[in-house]
Amino acid sequence: MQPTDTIAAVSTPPGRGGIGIVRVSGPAAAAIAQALTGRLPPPRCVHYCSFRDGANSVIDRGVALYFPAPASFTGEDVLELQGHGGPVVMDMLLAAVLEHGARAAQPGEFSQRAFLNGRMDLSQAEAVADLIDSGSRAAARSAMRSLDGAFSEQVRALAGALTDVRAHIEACMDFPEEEIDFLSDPQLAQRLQTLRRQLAATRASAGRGVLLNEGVRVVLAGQPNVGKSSLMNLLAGRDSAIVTDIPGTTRDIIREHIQLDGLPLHVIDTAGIRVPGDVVEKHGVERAWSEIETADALLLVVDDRTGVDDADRDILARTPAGVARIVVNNKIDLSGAMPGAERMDDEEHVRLSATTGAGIGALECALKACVGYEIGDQGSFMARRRHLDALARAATAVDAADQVLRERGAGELAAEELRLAQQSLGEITGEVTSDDILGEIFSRFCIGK
Ligand SMILES: Nc1nc2c(ncn2[C@@H]2O[C@H](COP(=O)(O)OP(=O)(O)OP(=O)(O)O)[C@@H](O)[C@H]2O)c(=O)[nH]1
Ligand SMILES: [Mg+2]
Repeated sequence: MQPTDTIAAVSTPPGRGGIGIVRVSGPAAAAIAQALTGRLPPPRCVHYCSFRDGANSVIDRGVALYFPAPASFTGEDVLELQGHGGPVVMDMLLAAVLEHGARAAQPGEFSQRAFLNGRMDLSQAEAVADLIDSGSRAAARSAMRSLDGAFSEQVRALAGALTDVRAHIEACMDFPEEEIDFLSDPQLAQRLQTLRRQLAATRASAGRGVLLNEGVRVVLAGQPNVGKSSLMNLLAGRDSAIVTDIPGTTRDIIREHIQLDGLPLHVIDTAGIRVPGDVVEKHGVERAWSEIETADALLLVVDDRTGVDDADRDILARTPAGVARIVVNNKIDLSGAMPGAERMDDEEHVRLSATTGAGIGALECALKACVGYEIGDQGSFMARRRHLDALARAATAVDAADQVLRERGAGELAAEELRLAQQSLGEITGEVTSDDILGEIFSRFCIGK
């Protein structure tokens, strides 16, 4: 399992820059330093030197840093060569390193080694990639918290609590004659309840982390001419979609990427839904439906003068249950209604005018609320869908354990469910993750990371 070869890559982004860094990790790092710089730099000290190729000609002059194992990013001997950030110089420097026995690193291979050597757990390694990819300050802050271990700590605490309850149940089973009494102990039921509550809280935080990570898909849909494209332009702050008073103006999907208090939104404008007049519109309406089906949130736009009619109710009825929804009563400058949000007939309504902008703040608040986003959420951490799935499976198993214990006093079954829950949590931190999944996760990282 532990790698024994030496890997190298340019760790700075491609292109020109003041500084470029070649990173080397593995047992040959020291020999490579010796060969290229003439001596092994003292551990963790800045060493200014020339970098020479195999023919002893100087490629560049810069700084060499040597981090002997295990106190390095990967846990192996690591060498960093910091030279000038030009693509050709970096290429020549990397080629010289490869000549001395290193091989080109795969994407994410440095992080993967850090994980395999126990320098960080899997969710922390993922947070490194998420920090690099973060699209907003809020996302970067959350990724940093995950990197610091905020998420891993919660998951480990949950796993620890699970172990305790399981041990308790298994101990009861060693005394069969008293088993039933032990298992109906109210303290045990209480501990299971606490566990379920803690799991639910972690799932909620992780859900917010996923929103920050991936962004929220918000689809604008409704009948023609109600002002979907006007609202899209207002949200995006620019004239992205064509607006006319001809019903059926928008025929294709139009996408904008915006931020709402740090929450990334993918706003999607669609063709007005009606019986299509021609084949182009038919395709447009089909596309509108497929966007609605994969949305996180639907903004059903209606003209406030007519309100929600049967055609709108049809759209709501066809929208999958998991999609959050807000009815936008647009054109209040014409209907004379006051801007604001209100719950009516089981739906959240926001009254606004895409023309004057009145009520847009209420829509933004309603949007954040319906996806469960809290601004300045200090306790938030970055998470991925993979983590949410694992937490959901753990929650299902804990619920099942609780049920078999309460209804049938079946300690053995309950202990098995708790073991499954523990295993699901272990997938998050990487304690029980298959090589395939690891490969899949790290291959999405950038080269040199
Ligand atoms: N007075 C007023 N007019 C609006 C408002 N919102 C949109 N309109 C007008 O309504 C007409 C249709 O607006 P669009 O944004 O193109 O409507 P749409 O829903 O995208 O229409 P389709 O693309 O045809 O489905 C345009 O003339 C807009 O100027 C509003 O809040 N107030
Ligand atoms: Mg339109």
